[in-house]
Amino acid sequence: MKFVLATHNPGKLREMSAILSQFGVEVVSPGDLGITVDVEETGTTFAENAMLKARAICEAAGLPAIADDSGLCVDALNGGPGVYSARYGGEGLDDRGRYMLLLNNLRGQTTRAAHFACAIACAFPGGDELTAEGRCDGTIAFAPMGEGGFGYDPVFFVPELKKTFGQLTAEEKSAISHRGRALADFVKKLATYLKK
Ligand code: ITT
Repeated sequence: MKFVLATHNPGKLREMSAILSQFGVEVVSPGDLGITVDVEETGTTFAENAMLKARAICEAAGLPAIADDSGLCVDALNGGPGVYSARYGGEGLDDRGRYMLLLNNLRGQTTRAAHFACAIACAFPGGDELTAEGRCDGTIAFAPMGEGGFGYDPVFFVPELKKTFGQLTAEEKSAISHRGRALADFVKKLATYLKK
């Protein structure tokens, strides 16, 4: 069975493809199918937004679709930017602009605890749906470190490894990341679903 990955974010696409193919799940990108569906993320939770994207791409592609909605939740910002992580600071900013804004907004702040959250949703053409979630705890670094990954990775510090996500290899990141954990949980649920 082939799944379309319901994301237009190249960083996510790369990580999701690598993790899912490791579990033997065959995936294609919306680009491979010539699909460009812009889904309005009107949900208030990661799970709601993931399901909105999975349903829309499933309908457009006629294939089961797997979506990821994720974000960085910072304690000192009352859990923000959270579901607004991709839009933090407005449309004009790139990844670096967003994490530099975050560092500025946390200047002088000693409470640095944060976590990444990821919701995975899968929608099948027949109407069946699966969901899974994952989380990774860490802190916000005082300066960016590392060139790996995407998004906020250079400023997300994992105390156990004494490195930011940006300093990890793709494999090291996926072994502990919110996305890696959510997809591992999803693959288990998918296996149970496909047996039925
Ligand atoms: P799609 O909706 O097309 O999947 P998006 O980038 O708009 O792409 P989200 O709405 O889920 O996706 O926003 C998630 C944002 O959270 C993403 O753009 C990054 O800024 C951040 N983010 C999520 N996972 C991350 C990770 O593993 N490393 C760094 N930043 C991450």
